[in-house]
Order: sequence, then structure tokens, then C-alpha cells
Amino acid sequence: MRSTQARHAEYFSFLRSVSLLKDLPEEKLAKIVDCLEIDYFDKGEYIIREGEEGNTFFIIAKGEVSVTQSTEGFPEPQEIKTLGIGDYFGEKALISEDVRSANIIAKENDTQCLVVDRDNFNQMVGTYEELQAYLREYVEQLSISDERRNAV
Ligand code: WNU
Repeated sequence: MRSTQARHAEYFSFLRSVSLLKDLPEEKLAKIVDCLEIDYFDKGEYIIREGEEGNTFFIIAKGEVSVTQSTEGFPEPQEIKTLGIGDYFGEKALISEDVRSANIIAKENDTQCLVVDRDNFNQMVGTYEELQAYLREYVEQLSISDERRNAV
């Protein structure tokens, strides 16, 4: 089995490659790695369900996910986009203190997500103003595009 140290180094360099986190100070990134959990999903499994409460933020380490959303005039949730390695999701419920606003579904077997809980997310984002401003702006844009698409 791989040592904790090797695992730590692996996730540390992976997180450094995630655009959102590239400017975080070393000790901050190291702390996030310490608090990470890794969740595994099979194809078709729901990682997030629209309307549910959520307290976690996800970063894709392996695989692909589909983002779908209930839309006026359609019987089934519609696919909005797909996300892959290094992409993240689940920030909106944390930032807007709301329920989950879309479904996230694994598109491949053995899809792996790094999971950050609300406390660690707040520590990661909260103390870093640029990051917070960036995400707030992004989340606002998501609400606007939801309305344009007639999301329900
Ligand atoms: C979209 N509308 C909504 C995505 C990921 C990260 C960023 C976009 Cl910074 P949540 C469901 C999650 C939500 C978002 C993600 O789905 N999402 C979207 C949309 O057009 N959500 N409402 N596109 S991918 C994405 C921007 O992360 O967070 O906690 O759960 O509501």
C-alpha cells in the first residue's frame, strides 16, 4: 500500500493543477489535502441530486460527470454540460446557502471525486478574498443562465 506521504504529495500536486486553487498558499493547499475524502462513483450514479441539501464541494480527480437540470416544458432533466478531471462542482449550494440546483451524475465507472466539507470549503475560500469574489460572481452567472434556460 502507498504511504500516506506519497498520497499527500500526489493530491497536493493535483490540487495545484486545478485552476481555481493554483494561487493558494502552500500551507492552505496542504491543509485541504489533509481534510480531503475521496468518493468513488459508478456510471449513472448520482453524486448530487437537485433539491437536496448539500454540505460538500467536489473536485473531479478521475472520470467525467454530467450536469442536468429540470427544465420547464421537458419531462426529463436536461443536460447542461459535462465536466472532467480538474473541474469542480457543488460550490453553489454552499455559497448561496440553498439546496442543490442541478444533478451531477457520473458518466464513467470509477469516477473519483475529492470531497471538501463545508467547514474546510469556508476555510479554503473564506480567507481568500479573490477566490471568494470569483466564486460569488460565477454562482451569480449560474443563476442567470438557469433563468434563461427556464430551469425550474
Ligand atoms: C448551471 N446551473 C446550476 C454547473 C461547476 C462549478 C462552477 C459551474 Cl464555479 P450546487 C449542483 C451543481 C452546482 C454547480 C454545478 O451544478 N453547475 C450548475 C451549472 O448552469 N448549477 N444551477 N453548471 S457546472 C459548474 C460553475 O456547481 O452547485 O451545489 O449543485 O447547486
